[in-house]
Amino acid sequence: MKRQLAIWVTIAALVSMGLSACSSSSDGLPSASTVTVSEWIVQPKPAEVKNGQVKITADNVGSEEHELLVFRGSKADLPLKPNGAVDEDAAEENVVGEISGIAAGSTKSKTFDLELVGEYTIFCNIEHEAVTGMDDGSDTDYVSHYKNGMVSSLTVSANN
Ligand SMILES: [Cu+2]
Repeated sequence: MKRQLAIWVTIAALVSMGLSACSSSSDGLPSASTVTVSEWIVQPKPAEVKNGQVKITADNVGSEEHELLVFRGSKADLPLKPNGAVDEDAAEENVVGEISGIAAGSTKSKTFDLELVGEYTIFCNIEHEAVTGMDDGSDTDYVSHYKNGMVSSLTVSANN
């Protein structure tokens, strides 16, 4: 009798170990990500979320206004203009949405429909003349936040 109980306990332990070993690494993925934006970074935490409605909170810790576009595809898929900034007209069909006008020091949230799994690219595409520079027609006074590095990837995975 005692021996039989011990066997059952052992089996139960093995089964539960097996179940946890089988569970996918994407189990329990969050449906939200906080993205730190600044000059010149875009840093999502976490960088992997569960597909569906995903709340993105942009936290601008920098000293300039920023924006955050959510593009379905990898960075290599982004169409660029001759000056190296993203061509938003050409990218439009794969832009899921955007958080615009994130003032320096502020936080702004929005929920996006990220039902399709895969790689997404989040970036800031603000372009302007350098504040202190004089425009002499050269490139030197032109600032592209995207070119300066405000881009990162966000992976959308299915829970299974
Ligand atoms: Cu920016």
